[in-house]
Amino acid sequence: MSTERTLVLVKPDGVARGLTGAILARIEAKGYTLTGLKLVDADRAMLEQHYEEHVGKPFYEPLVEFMLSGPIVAATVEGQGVIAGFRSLAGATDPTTAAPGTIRGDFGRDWGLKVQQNLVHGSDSPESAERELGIWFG
Ligand code: DAT
Ligand code: MG
Repeated sequence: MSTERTLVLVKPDGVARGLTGAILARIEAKGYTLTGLKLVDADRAMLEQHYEEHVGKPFYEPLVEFMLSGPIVAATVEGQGVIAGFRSLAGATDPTTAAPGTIRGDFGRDWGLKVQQNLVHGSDSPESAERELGIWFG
């Protein structure tokens, strides 16, 4: 397993709920290294690039609107196998079904919330990570 880097976002719901520290603590506790960290007010152009694979899906527009709804914490995270490893820490996309012990499973709420309010984003492949790091940290 090689040293990788990935993009982690604490989405607007995670920042608004004061969960940034708890989420970053799990990343650090796992032994990953934070090599970049900033608070970002994303604009639509960035989000359209970030979520280009989802253009045209029914959840695309609500997802972009949600990501525009408040500040986001963007982090560059490095470690052995961190791309899959962070997605494992994050848990399944839908917080309702995400396993206990994961970020989405432990902090996700399902009372009337949408799937996009799932606290975090993590890149899903080395190619996505480089592309997304360019958008958020380029
Ligand atoms: P992930 O964030 O786990 O990589 P994804 O890339 O498939 O998931 O989707 C991007 C985001 O879009 C996801 O974090 C939440 C939202 N989303 C995905 N599937 C959805 C659905 N069926 N309904 C509503 N929102 C959805
Ligand atoms: Mg994804």
